[in-house]
Amino acid sequence: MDAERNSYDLGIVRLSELWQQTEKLIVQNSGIVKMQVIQDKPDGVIRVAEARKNIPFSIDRVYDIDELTQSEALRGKHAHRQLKQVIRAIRGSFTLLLDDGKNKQVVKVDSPDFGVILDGLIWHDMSNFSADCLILVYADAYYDEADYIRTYDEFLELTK
Ligand code: T46
Repeated sequence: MDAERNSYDLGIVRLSELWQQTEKLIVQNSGIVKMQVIQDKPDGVIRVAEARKNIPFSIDRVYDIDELTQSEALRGKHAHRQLKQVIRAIRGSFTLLLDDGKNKQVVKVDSPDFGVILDGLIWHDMSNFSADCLILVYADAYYDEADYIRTYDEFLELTK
Protein backbone atom coordinates (compact mmCIF):
# COMPACT_ATOMS: atom_id res chain seq x y z
CA MET A 1 0.00 0.00 0.00
CA ASP A 2 1.36 3.42 -0.90
CA ALA A 3 0.70 5.52 2.19
CA GLU A 4 2.05 8.79 0.93
CA ARG A 5 0.24 8.73 -2.40
CA ASN A 6 -3.12 8.05 -0.78
CA SER A 7 -2.56 10.83 1.72
CA TYR A 8 -2.31 13.51 -0.93
CA ASP A 9 -6.05 13.16 -1.49
CA LEU A 10 -6.33 14.96 1.85
CA GLY A 11 -6.24 18.74 2.13
CA ILE A 12 -3.04 20.31 3.31
CA VAL A 13 -3.45 22.42 6.41
CA ARG A 14 -0.86 24.96 7.53
CA LEU A 15 0.61 24.38 10.98
CA SER A 16 0.42 28.09 11.81
CA GLU A 17 -3.36 28.04 11.10
CA LEU A 18 -4.00 24.63 12.67
CA TRP A 19 -2.63 25.92 15.95
CA GLN A 20 -5.61 28.26 16.28
CA GLN A 21 -8.20 25.53 15.69
CA THR A 22 -9.62 23.57 18.61
CA GLU A 23 -9.36 20.24 16.83
CA LYS A 24 -5.72 20.57 15.85
CA LEU A 25 -4.14 17.26 14.79
CA ILE A 26 -6.41 14.22 14.51
CA VAL A 27 -3.60 11.67 14.21
CA GLN A 28 -3.05 9.73 17.43
CA ASN A 29 0.26 10.26 19.24
CA SER A 30 0.79 13.58 17.45
CA GLY A 31 0.42 17.13 18.66
CA ILE A 32 1.59 20.70 18.26
CA VAL A 33 4.01 22.55 20.48
CA LYS A 34 4.34 26.30 20.64
CA MET A 35 7.83 27.66 21.03
CA GLN A 36 8.50 30.37 23.55
CA VAL A 37 9.03 33.36 21.26
CA ILE A 38 10.83 36.38 22.65
CA GLN A 39 10.55 39.42 20.44
CA ASP A 40 13.87 41.05 21.24
CA LYS A 41 13.23 43.97 18.91
CA PRO A 42 14.83 45.65 17.12
CA ASP A 43 17.73 43.22 17.24
CA GLY A 44 16.02 39.91 16.59
CA VAL A 45 13.81 37.16 17.91
CA ILE A 46 14.71 34.32 20.31
CA ARG A 47 12.82 31.02 20.24
CA VAL A 48 13.26 28.69 23.20
CA ALA A 49 12.83 24.91 23.45
CA GLU A 50 12.93 23.54 27.00
CA ALA A 51 12.92 19.83 27.81
CA ARG A 52 9.91 18.76 29.88
CA LYS A 53 8.33 22.19 29.38
CA ASN A 54 7.22 23.05 25.84
CA ILE A 55 9.09 19.95 24.59
CA PRO A 56 7.14 17.23 26.43
CA PHE A 57 10.05 14.88 27.16
CA SER A 58 13.75 14.77 28.07
CA ILE A 59 16.01 15.49 25.12
CA ASP A 60 18.90 13.09 24.41
CA ARG A 61 19.52 14.04 20.77
CA VAL A 62 19.08 17.05 18.50
CA TYR A 63 19.64 16.81 14.75
CA ASP A 64 19.02 19.02 11.77
CA ILE A 65 18.22 18.26 8.16
CA ASP A 66 19.62 20.76 5.69
CA GLU A 67 20.42 21.19 1.97
CA LEU A 68 16.95 20.08 0.91
CA THR A 69 17.39 21.58 -2.50
CA GLN A 70 16.08 18.67 -4.61
CA SER A 71 12.43 19.39 -5.38
CA GLU A 72 11.63 15.65 -5.49
CA ALA A 73 13.29 14.91 -2.13
CA LEU A 74 11.26 12.59 0.08
CA ARG A 75 12.41 11.77 3.61
CA GLY A 76 10.97 9.74 6.45
CA LYS A 77 8.66 6.95 5.16
CA HIS A 78 8.94 5.14 8.48
CA ALA A 79 7.55 5.02 12.00
CA HIS A 80 9.27 4.62 15.33
CA ARG A 81 8.46 2.02 17.94
CA GLN A 82 9.30 4.13 21.01
CA LEU A 83 11.06 7.32 19.98
CA LYS A 84 9.46 10.64 20.88
CA GLN A 85 10.32 13.61 18.68
CA VAL A 86 9.38 17.21 18.00
CA ILE A 87 10.05 18.37 14.46
CA ARG A 88 10.29 22.02 13.39
CA ALA A 89 11.03 23.99 10.27
CA ILE A 90 13.27 26.67 11.72
CA ARG A 91 13.62 28.15 8.24
CA GLY A 92 11.33 27.67 5.21
CA SER A 93 8.66 25.00 5.03
CA PHE A 94 7.89 21.41 4.15
CA THR A 95 4.94 19.05 3.93
CA LEU A 96 4.55 16.45 6.67
CA LEU A 97 2.34 13.41 6.26
CA LEU A 98 1.14 11.87 9.54
CA ASP A 99 -0.58 8.49 9.66
CA ASP A 100 -1.54 6.52 12.79
CA GLY A 101 -2.83 3.55 10.80
CA LYS A 102 -6.41 4.88 10.88
CA ASN A 103 -6.23 8.65 10.48
CA LYS A 104 -4.04 10.57 8.09
CA GLN A 105 -3.29 14.25 8.02
CA VAL A 106 -1.08 16.37 5.81
CA VAL A 107 0.41 19.44 7.45
CA LYS A 108 2.42 22.22 5.90
CA VAL A 109 5.06 22.91 8.54
CA ASP A 110 5.42 26.58 7.78
CA SER A 111 6.46 28.46 10.91
CA PRO A 112 9.46 28.36 13.26
CA ASP A 113 7.06 29.23 16.10
CA PHE A 114 5.61 25.71 16.22
CA GLY A 115 6.72 22.09 16.21
CA VAL A 116 4.93 18.82 15.59
CA ILE A 117 5.07 16.04 18.19
CA LEU A 118 5.72 12.55 16.84
CA ASP A 119 5.23 10.27 19.81
CA GLY A 120 5.56 6.60 19.03
CA LEU A 121 3.74 4.80 16.27
CA ILE A 122 3.21 7.42 13.56
CA TRP A 123 4.07 6.70 9.94
CA HIS A 124 5.47 9.94 8.57
CA ASP A 125 7.13 11.37 5.54
CA MET A 126 8.46 14.78 4.61
CA SER A 127 8.38 16.34 1.13
CA ASN A 128 7.86 19.61 -0.79
CA PHE A 129 10.77 21.30 0.93
CA SER A 130 11.26 24.97 0.21
CA ALA A 131 14.80 25.62 -1.09
CA ASP A 132 15.73 27.37 2.17
CA CYS A 133 14.16 24.72 4.42
CA LEU A 134 16.09 23.88 7.58
CA ILE A 135 14.56 21.23 9.84
CA LEU A 136 15.42 20.82 13.50
CA VAL A 137 14.38 17.75 15.48
CA TYR A 138 14.48 17.08 19.24
CA ALA A 139 14.47 13.40 20.17
CA ASP A 140 14.25 11.62 23.51
CA ALA A 141 16.78 8.91 22.62
CA TYR A 142 19.95 8.27 20.69
CA TYR A 143 19.80 6.98 17.12
CA ASP A 144 18.81 3.31 17.08
CA GLU A 145 18.01 1.60 13.78
CA ALA A 146 16.16 -1.14 15.70
CA ASP A 147 13.55 1.45 16.70
CA TYR A 148 12.57 2.09 13.06
CA ILE A 149 9.64 0.45 11.30
CA ARG A 150 10.53 0.87 7.66
CA THR A 151 7.79 -1.14 5.95
CA TYR A 152 4.21 0.12 5.84
CA ASP A 153 2.76 -3.39 6.11
CA GLU A 154 4.56 -4.00 9.40
CA PHE A 155 3.35 -0.60 10.62
CA LEU A 156 -0.27 -1.49 9.76
CA GLU A 157 0.09 -4.82 11.55
CA LEU A 158 1.33 -3.05 14.71
CA THR A 159 -1.47 -0.44 14.64
CA LYS A 160 -4.34 -2.92 14.14
C1 T46 B 1 12.69 10.82 11.70
C2 T46 B 1 12.66 11.90 10.69
C3 T46 B 1 11.79 13.03 11.08
C4 T46 B 1 22.14 8.54 12.06
O1 T46 B 1 23.12 7.78 11.96
N1 T46 B 1 21.89 9.21 13.22
C5 T46 B 1 20.82 10.04 13.37
O2 T46 B 1 20.65 10.61 14.46
C6 T46 B 1 19.93 10.19 12.26
C7 T46 B 1 18.71 11.11 12.38
C8 T46 B 1 20.19 9.53 11.11
N2 T46 B 1 21.28 8.73 11.00
C9 T46 B 1 21.54 8.02 9.73
C10 T46 B 1 20.66 6.81 9.51
C11 T46 B 1 20.57 6.73 7.99
O3 T46 B 1 21.64 5.99 7.49
O4 T46 B 1 21.31 8.90 8.64
C12 T46 B 1 20.73 8.19 7.56
C13 T46 B 1 19.41 8.82 7.16
O5 T46 B 1 18.48 8.64 8.22
P1 T46 B 1 16.92 8.49 7.95
O6 T46 B 1 16.70 7.71 6.72
O7 T46 B 1 16.29 7.98 9.19
O8 T46 B 1 16.53 10.02 7.70
P2 T46 B 1 15.08 10.63 7.59
O9 T46 B 1 15.25 12.06 7.24
O10 T46 B 1 14.21 9.82 6.73
O11 T46 B 1 14.48 10.54 9.08
C14 T46 B 1 14.93 11.41 10.08
C15 T46 B 1 15.15 10.63 11.38
O12 T46 B 1 16.14 9.61 11.17
C16 T46 B 1 13.89 9.95 11.83
O13 T46 B 1 14.03 9.45 13.13
O14 T46 B 1 11.69 10.55 12.34
O15 T46 B 1 13.95 12.39 10.33
